[in-house]
Amino acid sequence: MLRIITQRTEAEAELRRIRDRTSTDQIVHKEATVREVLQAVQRQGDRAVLHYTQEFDRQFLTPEQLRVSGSELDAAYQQVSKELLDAIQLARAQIEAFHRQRVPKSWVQFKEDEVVLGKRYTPVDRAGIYVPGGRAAYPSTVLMNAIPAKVAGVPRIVMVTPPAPPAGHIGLDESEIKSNLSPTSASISPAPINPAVLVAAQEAGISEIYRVGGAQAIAALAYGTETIPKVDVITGPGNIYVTLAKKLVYGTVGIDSLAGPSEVLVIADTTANPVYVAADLLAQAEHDPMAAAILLTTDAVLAQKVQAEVEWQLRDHPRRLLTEKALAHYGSIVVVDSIAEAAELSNEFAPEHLELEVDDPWAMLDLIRHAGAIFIGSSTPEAVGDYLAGPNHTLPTSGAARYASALGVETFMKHSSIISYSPTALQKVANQIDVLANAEGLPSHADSVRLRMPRREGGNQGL
Ligand code: HSO
Ligand code: ZN
Repeated sequence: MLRIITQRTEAEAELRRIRDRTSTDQIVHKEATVREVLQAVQRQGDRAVLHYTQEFDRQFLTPEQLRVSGSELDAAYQQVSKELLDAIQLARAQIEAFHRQRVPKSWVQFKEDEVVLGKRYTPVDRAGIYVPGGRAAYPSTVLMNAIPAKVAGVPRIVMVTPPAPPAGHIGLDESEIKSNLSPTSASISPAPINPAVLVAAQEAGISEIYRVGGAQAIAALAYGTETIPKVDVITGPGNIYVTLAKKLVYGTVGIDSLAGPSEVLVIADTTANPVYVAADLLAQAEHDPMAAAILLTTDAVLAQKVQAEVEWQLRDHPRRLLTEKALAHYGSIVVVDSIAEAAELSNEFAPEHLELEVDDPWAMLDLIRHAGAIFIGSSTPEAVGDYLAGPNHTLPTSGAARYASALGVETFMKHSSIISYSPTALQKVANQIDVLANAEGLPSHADSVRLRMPRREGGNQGL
């Protein structure tokens, strides 16, 4: 059951605990495993990829089976309904339209003395998109990662996704792994990939897809193997092993962010509908046993109603166990004195998703400083943004919204500074450069300007 907190100091401590829920010491021993996988793939390429796929995913693949074949890609269209295809296409169009608005533009400035300054944006050559398997194999995540890369103009985009449902996947707890390990024998044909994921990928223009997941997939993308190309940027969410691997390969490649479990914070006043609020909290909690769902409300009666309504909506929820686990550990209802206090607590938490279900949400927006995405008003459940409004659903979690933003077109681009000086312009600053270069003890820096200065009559070349 969702706990109701009314005390400010208790609320602050609880929100801090929830925000920082991923920084546990379990990570240390997992990091050792991930380092081992990274090293092995770097040294042995495909051999190590196949070895870990066998060990963690219980899939016995040949190198040729790593790449999803053209016939499997075609067949995926036969396995999704017309309605699902239509919905994927609508989402694709809206996400693409939104991201097209946000393509960073190269610019130049023409200044005095023919000085030209600017920035020139170019896409990376290759991008790798990680798509989780099992209970988190979402076609929407494929679109949210692939479309910005396409819009950025990345010439080669590859996708990796683990074979088969989560049986024995590296992301599960030890106990879950044991219960999932049926004595599988070597399979002749490789385990299929979720057809909706394959359709979403193709709708977004991606057909180079590899059947590999976990840290071994991140390693393959970071270092390259005989089969899987090395990329420049890796994006996409994953379990703790994937996230640790992304953290460790950062520098060899770029990454989008270190995605933690999803979170929603709803701010509601007396005008909010408890049925909607409860549904929105559950929509986050049902993602993951570590998902966080928080309500801050100025209305103590609403708090009680939402608490009861959550129970009611959970009564025959197909993901009840998982959802209850999330709510028990990382769910909370806080009764606050004012909208201003709610804003303060929310800014401290810096939620991935923030819903404003209050009388005047636009006025409240001014008080909000840190949030990945802000959903305004009672007809804007987070689900509209998760799927098809257009903005990206890959957002900063665990307080990272204090300094980071949604994944976007710029994740797949970088810019080069452009500088052009004329002889006159160079001459005007020659002295100052000379002074700075001498102050730094770098005489060739000084010479590189001095030698370009016009010769004085009768003298040596120089200033
Ligand atoms: N709420 C998730 C995104 C998602 N929801 C995908 C449904 N499918 C993290 O932002
Ligand atoms: Zn969601």
